[in-house]
Amino acid sequence: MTQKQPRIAIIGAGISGILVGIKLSERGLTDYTLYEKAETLGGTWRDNRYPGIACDVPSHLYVYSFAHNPNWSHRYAGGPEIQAHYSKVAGDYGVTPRIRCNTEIANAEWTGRDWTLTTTAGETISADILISAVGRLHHPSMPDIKGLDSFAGTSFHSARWPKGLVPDGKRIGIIGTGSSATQMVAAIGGKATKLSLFQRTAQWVIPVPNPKIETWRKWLFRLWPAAMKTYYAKLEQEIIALTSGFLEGDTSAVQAFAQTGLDTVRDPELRAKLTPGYKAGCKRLIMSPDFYQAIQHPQVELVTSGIDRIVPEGVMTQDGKVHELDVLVLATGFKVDAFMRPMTMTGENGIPLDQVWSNTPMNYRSMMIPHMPNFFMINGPYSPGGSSAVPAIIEIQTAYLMKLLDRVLTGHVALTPSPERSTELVAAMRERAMKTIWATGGCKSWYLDKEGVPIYNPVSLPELREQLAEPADEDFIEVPIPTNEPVSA
Ligand code: N01
Repeated sequence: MTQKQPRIAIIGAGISGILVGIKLSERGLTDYTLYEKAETLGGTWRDNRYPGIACDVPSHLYVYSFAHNPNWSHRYAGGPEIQAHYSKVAGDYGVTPRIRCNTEIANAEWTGRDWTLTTTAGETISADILISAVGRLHHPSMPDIKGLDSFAGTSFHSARWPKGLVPDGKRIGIIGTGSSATQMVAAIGGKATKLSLFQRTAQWVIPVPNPKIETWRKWLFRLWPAAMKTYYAKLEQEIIALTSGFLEGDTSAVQAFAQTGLDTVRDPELRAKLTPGYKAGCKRLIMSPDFYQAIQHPQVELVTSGIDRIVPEGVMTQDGKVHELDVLVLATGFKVDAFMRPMTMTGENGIPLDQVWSNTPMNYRSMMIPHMPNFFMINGPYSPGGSSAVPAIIEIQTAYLMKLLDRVLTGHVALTPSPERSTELVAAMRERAMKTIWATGGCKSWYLDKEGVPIYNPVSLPELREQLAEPADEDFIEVPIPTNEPVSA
């Protein structure tokens, strides 16, 4: 009898989903589909199209370690260039035809043998293995500001910049001062007739330069790929060194560098308004070579009076002033605790995800959830963040995922993590995370949950590699799957 391939469903076709597809193919697991709710792949790089969008991880590091790119234009590539890179990689590795776009999974239910997925269109799909690769920064967080719907101009979240909208000649308001807003200010300042940045909290901004990649270096990398690998390793060491202080709660060196940027602000009053009252790195550190220059442009205004309400003409601040606008951008961040929700999930014995996650997004090493058999996550809850580059993290996780799949497929089992062990590991992460700069730096940020605890595994990349080197037998529960037709690799 020919044994049938396991049916594998991956939710999301961003950089995590594409990577999982590539690694499944390499492993000979070819019956997989990526279900993508949007019209194309790319995740965050598809969604974020605002002027100035870029990645603050060096481009040569923001790649899978097996799919280097010798052609990056800048040290920090722009969003469209990254989107083009990952689209090419998905095509080169045969993942693109496996993506079903415009297909949103609304519900996932464990039947005792496999998963039944239901799409928002009402279609049902069966899968032996379910993998969530949905990312964390994709549910826009809309601010609760009075009168938001009354604005007569164009208003949208930063991750929904309308195609074709040019800032030139317009009066633009931006609410928020995170990475998205900062990049927009640097790109739009001086082009918009007037740009008003509504700041609730000042941010530390590191003025790292973003030079073009020299032609000789591109040629070197094209002709000698080994040099690119060496460069990748060097960049990885740099990021490990840069972020080690974050984990230990000491970012004084980074703050001193950020201060040099702040010191370029000539007007002492403006400089004071831009000076954060917490330690650098507490909120997600922002890197921009030209933010401080842009904010000093005569057509740019930093507004620090709180927002009272939105009116048809623009934004009314608490000092009674109405800031008249044509365009209002809500750069107000993302709901980071949603993960794959609003999708609903029911695991073994009818246990709903909301029950398992009632206190915190309970998980096993960010990659599994108790009571959810044969369900895996890449870049899931408590995944390390802020201390490493995402592509490297998800590669480590995907390698571990392949080992977990080996257990499932060779044993024909439903695999879940031990609830007790998961609770223990999450408690340990939370305790250690309280020593990081995200908890001790004196700020509020999206790293923290409602109790003020960072929901991140506070480890460096080498430590993550150790944690995910091999699955520990005693941490799992294996239940044989009732089947007449065993699945196999
Ligand atoms: O969002 P954020 P983001 N009234 O959550 C403010 C990644 N990313 O989209 O600080 C007024 O950081 C809020 O104010 P406060 C990166 O990981 C990476 O900018 O809470 N203001 C804050 O200023 C990043 O961290 C890149 O007081 C309100 C802002 O909105 C993550 O995405 C580029 C408000 C939200 O900042 C998110 O960044 C872009 C209200 N009601 C994004 N509500 C790069 O690689 C919220 N705010 C460079």
